[in-house]
Amino acid sequence: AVSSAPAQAATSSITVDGSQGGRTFDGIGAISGGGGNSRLLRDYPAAQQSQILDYLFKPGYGANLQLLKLEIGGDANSTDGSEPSIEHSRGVVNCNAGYEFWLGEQAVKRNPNIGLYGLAWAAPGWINGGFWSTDTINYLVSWLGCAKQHGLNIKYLGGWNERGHDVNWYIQLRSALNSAGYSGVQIVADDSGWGTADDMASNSAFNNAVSVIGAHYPCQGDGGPATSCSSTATAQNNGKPLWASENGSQDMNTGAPALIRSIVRGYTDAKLTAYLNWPLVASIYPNLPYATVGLITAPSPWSGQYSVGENTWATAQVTQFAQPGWKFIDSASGYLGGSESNGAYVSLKSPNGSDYSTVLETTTATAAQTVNLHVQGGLSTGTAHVWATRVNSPSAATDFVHTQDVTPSGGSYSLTLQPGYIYTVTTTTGQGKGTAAGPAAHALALPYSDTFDNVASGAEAAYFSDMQGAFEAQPCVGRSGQCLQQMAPVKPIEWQDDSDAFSLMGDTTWSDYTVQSDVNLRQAGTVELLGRAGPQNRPQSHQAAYELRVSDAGAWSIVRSSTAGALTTLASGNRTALGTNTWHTLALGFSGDRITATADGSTLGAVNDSTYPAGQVGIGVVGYQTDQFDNLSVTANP
Ligand code: 147
Repeated sequence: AVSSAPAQAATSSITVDGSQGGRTFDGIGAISGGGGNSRLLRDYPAAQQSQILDYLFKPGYGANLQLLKLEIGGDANSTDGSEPSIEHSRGVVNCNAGYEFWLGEQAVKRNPNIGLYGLAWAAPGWINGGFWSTDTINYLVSWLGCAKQHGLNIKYLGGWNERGHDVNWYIQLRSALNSAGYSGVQIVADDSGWGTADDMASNSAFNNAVSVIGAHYPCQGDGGPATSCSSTATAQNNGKPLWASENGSQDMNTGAPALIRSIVRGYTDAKLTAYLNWPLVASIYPNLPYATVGLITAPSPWSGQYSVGENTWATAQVTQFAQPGWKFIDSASGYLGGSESNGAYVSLKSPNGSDYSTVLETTTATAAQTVNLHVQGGLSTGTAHVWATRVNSPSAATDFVHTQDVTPSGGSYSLTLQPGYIYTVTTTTGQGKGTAAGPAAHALALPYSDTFDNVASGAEAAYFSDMQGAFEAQPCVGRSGQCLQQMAPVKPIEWQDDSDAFSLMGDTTWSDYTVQSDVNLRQAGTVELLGRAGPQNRPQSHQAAYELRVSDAGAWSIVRSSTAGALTTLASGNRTALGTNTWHTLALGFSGDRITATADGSTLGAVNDSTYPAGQVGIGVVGYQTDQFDNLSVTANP
């Protein structure tokens, strides 16, 4: 038998020297978008909504985020949903579209210094010439105007998420921003890879247009998620800030070791000075992809239940101790005991040259180790406060704990580090750990109904989570009151694959019920009512559900769609034409294996199928007609 050698107790000596320097720290943040991941937060009860926002943004309370990237919605799916565009049709701008401006306002209210960053995944289909067009540039300028109307000062703007770059487009974007009064907005390129830096090196106009070189997932690492990070020599030699402008995609608890490694080793390995986690929150339905990925989960707007993830406390170990504008100290950053298996550390100093914070992570260590710190060069040699989070085996009792205060002797002190932890030693004070907690989750009660009459034009209806296209309230056509209308009249410039425009709503545990809605087909085509909608795989067409489809000509079908994207027609037929611009009532009922479809109260057909026992309801259109829906109801069946 081979036994592994006992782990050696490493010892590290770190001289935190205020006369030494390094790059400027730009902040730690997260991404709302890419996409739909903040949708349900908008509909949370006020008390829990505020608590969640506090955990994300309030200084000295939780994640204390310093950067926030907001999706510039484009009416097409960008991972967990489709975020609405401010301009579904050319020239018709609705600055109240969606929830990202609202989120930005909430963030700024809590932390006026937060750096806001806009990025598009998709764009509306009226744009001519594809994404890299002048239309898109003008559209982004309109979006900045909307942000300004909301009192939001956008500090950073990107191009097209993970779709590379068009050098001339960025150059034109820079001059368009300058002409429109946004010379202060810094362009990030290209939210894909480090190849941006190569093109910047060979094109000075492009180099001048770009302020920040942002690459995605530079910290996936060789040995699993984020054990190391990389950037290129060309990028490092450019001199402009290098960011992990997206990284993460890890579970909110088990992903926390990778998150802190990405931040610390992002600097030691790759000189990255900002980190943006994907996503901010998983405030999405539990049947969608990445339902536990982010800093917090908040899937239940009707109950107010939420759960603060370990990623929040891993983030707090950095953000509550160093602010954008602080400087790294390169000579006090590296691997513990010189080996990445022991862990890594970075030190930062305040602009006034007196405060410092050193973040040490032992996520890859297997034994306790000793660190001898020596403080010099004008930094405070007063009390060092130690905060710790046991990140490899999360528990509330070991999250973000102020463990000790150490008085240096002649500027020197020692710490013992346990494996699987994040430690921050600091001369700063004011840190805090929030104590709010939400209620238990419960199912959304039936019967459920919504006339949409109280939903403002251009707003989303409660609990509806768009998967493709955009469903917003508008005055009903041909009757009084407000209706839900599919607002994207043509196929958007997409980010992931196409599907029908549809929106999901309600509880995944709903089982025996009838979903009913009035529909007005405003153009020729087919409308959909979804029931027992369950798991979704990427892309969004891979949605488990039953669908009732009815065309204006009267063709109907009951279809079963699968997580593999397959459509199986279970029953079909023809009825009298519904026609266009007239209201009809459709219903899809479930009772055990029995599925029944009706139109205007008469049965279209019925079929037995036991594939999906429970799931959400939904509305949709095959394609991108601007059909309307009214009086949605979900009623339990015996
Ligand atoms: C990202 C997207 O930008 C996000 O919108 C979301 O879809 C996320 C889900 O993981 O994926 O794209 C990635 C690109 C590269 C990697 C991971 C995610 N990667 O190299 O590991």
